[in-house]
Amino acid sequence: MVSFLQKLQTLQCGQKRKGWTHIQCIKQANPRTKDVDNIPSTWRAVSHPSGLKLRYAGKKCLTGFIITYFNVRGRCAAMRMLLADQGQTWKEVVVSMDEWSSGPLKSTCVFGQLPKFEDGDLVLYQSNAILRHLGRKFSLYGKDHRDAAIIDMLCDGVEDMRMKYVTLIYTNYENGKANFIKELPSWLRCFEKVLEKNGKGSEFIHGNQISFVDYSLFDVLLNLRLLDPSCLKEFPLLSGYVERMQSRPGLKSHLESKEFLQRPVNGNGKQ
Ligand code: GTB
Repeated sequence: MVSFLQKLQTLQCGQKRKGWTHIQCIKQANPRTKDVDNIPSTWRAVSHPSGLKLRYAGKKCLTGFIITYFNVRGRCAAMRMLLADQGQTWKEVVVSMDEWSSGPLKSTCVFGQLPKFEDGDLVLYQSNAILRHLGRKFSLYGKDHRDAAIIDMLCDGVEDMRMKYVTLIYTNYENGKANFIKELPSWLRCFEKVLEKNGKGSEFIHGNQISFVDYSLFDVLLNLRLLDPSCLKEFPLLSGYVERMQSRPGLKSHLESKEFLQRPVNGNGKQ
């Protein structure tokens, strides 16, 4: 015998699928009374397959993507590129540094940092976790577990290169830039070699289909080219890769959009 509570649970799941996320109060209503018809407008009547009449009220489930971040490209550039290239739309919640320092938002973030990414009622922090989520969601994680492992490895490699760049930008730009540019070819060469082994560099960073890490690598390469416009010249495969990525229709229109062009690259005006 299925209990009332079990039925309720099934109903709650059903409601979630229909887009209701919070059920504030549910109670059994007698279908023989007028109760179900005369419920207040905030209440909705529901027929359970068992014949049970229930009523619920709630808040409509959030749908779509929301990016909460500062007014910079920074750690959100790659996820924005991925979404744009995959034909998705999203909402931006822009947080000023004043709001961030004086408001309550920081204390609600799991690691006290932005970006925050919402996919409906799923709330994520950590930019690479967000990219991985989108990778799974849009089949941008290779064709099998082996591909996924290599894509993860490449993602960590891109993250190391990104962190070197971020550290330079935010902590040592004036004094560290010359040395950074001197060392840059040794990091870029690693990715040139990966491309060389992958279809002689004519495709993506891994395999023959785009993966989430392509957006991250592409984003870092664009930043490095802004820092040192000639940095890709000795790397023909990486140069061709950047050309191919930026001519993908979805990416091209994103890169030409005023949202992208007007957003500062980093938070301190250095690039
Ligand atoms: N590992 C995390 C991830 O990948 O998401 C790193 C996130 C992170 O570094 N977030 C920074 C942050 O929240 C913003 S990105 N900082 C605020 C804090 O820690 O309290 C870097 C950045 C710095 C400054 C600005 N700015 O001035 O507008 C923008 C972005």
